[in-house]
Amino acid sequence: MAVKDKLKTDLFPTIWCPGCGIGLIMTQLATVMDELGLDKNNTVLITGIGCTGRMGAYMNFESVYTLHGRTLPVAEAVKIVRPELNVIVVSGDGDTASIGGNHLMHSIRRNANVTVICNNNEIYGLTGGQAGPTTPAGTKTLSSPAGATYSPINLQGLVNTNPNAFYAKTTVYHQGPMKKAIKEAIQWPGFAFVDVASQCIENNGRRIGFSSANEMLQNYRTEYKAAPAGATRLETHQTGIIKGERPAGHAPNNGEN
Ligand SMILES: Cc1ncc(C[n+]2csc(CCOP(=O)(O)OP(=O)(O)O)c2C)c(N)n1
Ligand code: SF4
Ligand SMILES: [Mg+2]
Repeated sequence: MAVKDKLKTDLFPTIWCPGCGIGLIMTQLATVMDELGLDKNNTVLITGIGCTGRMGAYMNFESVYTLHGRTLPVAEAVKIVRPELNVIVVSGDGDTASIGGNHLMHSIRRNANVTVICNNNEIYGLTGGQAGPTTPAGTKTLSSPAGATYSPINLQGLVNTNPNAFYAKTTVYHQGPMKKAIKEAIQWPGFAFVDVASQCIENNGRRIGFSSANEMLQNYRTEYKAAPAGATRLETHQTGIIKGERPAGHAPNNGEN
């Protein structure tokens, strides 16, 4: 199988704006799926609502396009009924941490054996660029023209309340580390969360002074640095993987096949 077979290329071009970061996540996910031998028979995708949620339509897998914020209960339900499947959630930051925040907290607590890939563009992209729980304080958005008031939610801290969970921070600029993070997350036997900084040029970037998606990518290149080897916690603008204690008694992968 080739990577291309993981994608419904007949539906391309996608609905996403030119330069959007979501496609970069999708192609890297497709590459990992190919390398791990994931296919329609052993893997299911769960997506939420928002620009990110459209990914399920473009990948050659069975997928559930859930209600806004409800990816995790659906993912856990699939996993309970079909534990042998790899269950991969792809959702936006708003979907994951705002309306879906309560489910996130409890899936972490239960160490649900699912992988979450969060397209973190720090904004509600689809609906025009309102501030959400991941928007840095001071950011000008459609709903906060004078700058967002609150500090962003600490996703790493939340995930790490479970000592057996996996948390990775990466960006769409850092393709190699992003691929590694996605791959290891799918292989992690328990809750795994990949937090991917990704540009929304149209409904975030332009409003905060970027003139192109490429400028946003270059900004990731200079702003983010890899965490030192052995780090047990990632600082702001550090990329890396923080693994909890490997849970005993779980199958070696997210899927048990
Ligand atoms: C129950 C419900 N509330 C609100 C909405 C409106 N809505 C659609 S997408 C979205 C936010 C999307 O932001 P995010 O999850 O970050 O995805 P992105 O578009 O940035 O990829 C909102 C509030 C909805 N569809 N359903
Ligand atoms: S609005 Fe933003 S997140 Fe949505 S497709 Fe366009 S660039 Fe991507
Ligand atoms: Mg978003």
